[in-house]
Amino acid sequence: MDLPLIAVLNGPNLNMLGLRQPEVYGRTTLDDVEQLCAQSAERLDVAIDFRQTNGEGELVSWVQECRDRAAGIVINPGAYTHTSIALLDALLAVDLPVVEVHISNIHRREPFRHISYVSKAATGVICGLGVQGYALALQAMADIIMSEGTR
Ligand code: CA2
Repeated sequence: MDLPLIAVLNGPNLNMLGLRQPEVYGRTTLDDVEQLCAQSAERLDVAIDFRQTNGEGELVSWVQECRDRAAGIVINPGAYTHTSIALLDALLAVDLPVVEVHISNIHRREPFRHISYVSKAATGVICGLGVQGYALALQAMADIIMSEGTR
């Protein structure tokens, strides 16, 4: 049987991870984060589709595509977290479990980062735990998918 698929979606500028602002986001690159997620997925017996885009429309389209192919979505929407009603609407429409991840603690930062539109569609939110937050999100999502299967 196919393993359940978890989409790990990353928004704008996350391709810069590890290359700029290490004091905020650390020195780990997005390629390292993908590897960390792949290792977690193997342990958890799930498959992942790890992607990054700088485009809001592309992110919305990827969320829509998840409807027919994924069991859950782990998403770091980058700055679209704080601005995108289109992304929120897509996440609500897709009707899948969603775990929102932020590398930094958005509540310790500028006031405009304290608001997340995406959280309204999220089962849970992990922030401020660095890139380890992705592994924790995958663990949480695997638990959610498992518990759905036994309901
Ligand atoms: O803490 C997070 O994961 C964020 O989602 C990251 C976003 C930011 O807009 C959110 O408020 C919080 C920014 C991602 C940009 O990442 C960069 C990494 C290195 C250099 C420049 C940007």
